[in-house]
Amino acid sequence: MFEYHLRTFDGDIMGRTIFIGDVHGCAEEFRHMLDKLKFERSNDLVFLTGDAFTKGPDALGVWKIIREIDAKMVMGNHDVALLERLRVRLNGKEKKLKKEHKRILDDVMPVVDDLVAWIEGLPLYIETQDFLLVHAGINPEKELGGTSQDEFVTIRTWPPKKGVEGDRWHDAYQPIRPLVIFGHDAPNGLVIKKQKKVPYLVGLDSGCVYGNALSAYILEERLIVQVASLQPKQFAN
Ligand SMILES: [Mn+2]
Repeated sequence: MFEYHLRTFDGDIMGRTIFIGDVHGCAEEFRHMLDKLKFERSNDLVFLTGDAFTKGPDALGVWKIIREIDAKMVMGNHDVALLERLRVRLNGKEKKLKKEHKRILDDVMPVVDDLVAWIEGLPLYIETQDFLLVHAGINPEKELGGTSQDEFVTIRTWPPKKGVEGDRWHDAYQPIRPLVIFGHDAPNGLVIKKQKKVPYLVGLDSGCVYGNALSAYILEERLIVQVASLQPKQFAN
């Protein structure tokens, strides 16, 4: 039996709460996902795990979809870095940039004021009675209240170590809250951990920008939905 309280918004419509993993500039796959979900603006609320714009081919396209559907998002490490580069450019202090970074800044220039204001307003986490959404994770020993800003956006291994190999923070996490949703960990891929058949931890970064898949999770249906990536296969890092 489903025990979650279905949210109501826009009046009394019973809505869906949809989480989508790290989009990383893959606007076309993002669009495919919304089509596959049969997304309806009046019925569905979309939350993104962060790292929406960088790396992939179409940062501006992703921004347009976010605006169109009024998606909510938590701050990712790449959003922090993009915000910093945008501020430097707006202050006229830009020096030599990596070609890749320049491409993305040039791409979003038509919407830069809105985009900067939006990224500046992103929270490190979103917590409701039904879920906790973070980009990378939380400190498994100090829990939410003891998680540092850096851990929210970059944590992977626990105990912390360099590189992408090793046990994850969520291997040490005790499930004391209904559900934690996160992204950031493409090397480890999609993660679903359950207790009594009910997911309490869902990792949604299945490496769309590395040629794998874009993943979503529908809270009320406890359902994973995936669409194929259109990007070339690359090693996830
Ligand atoms: Mn990340």
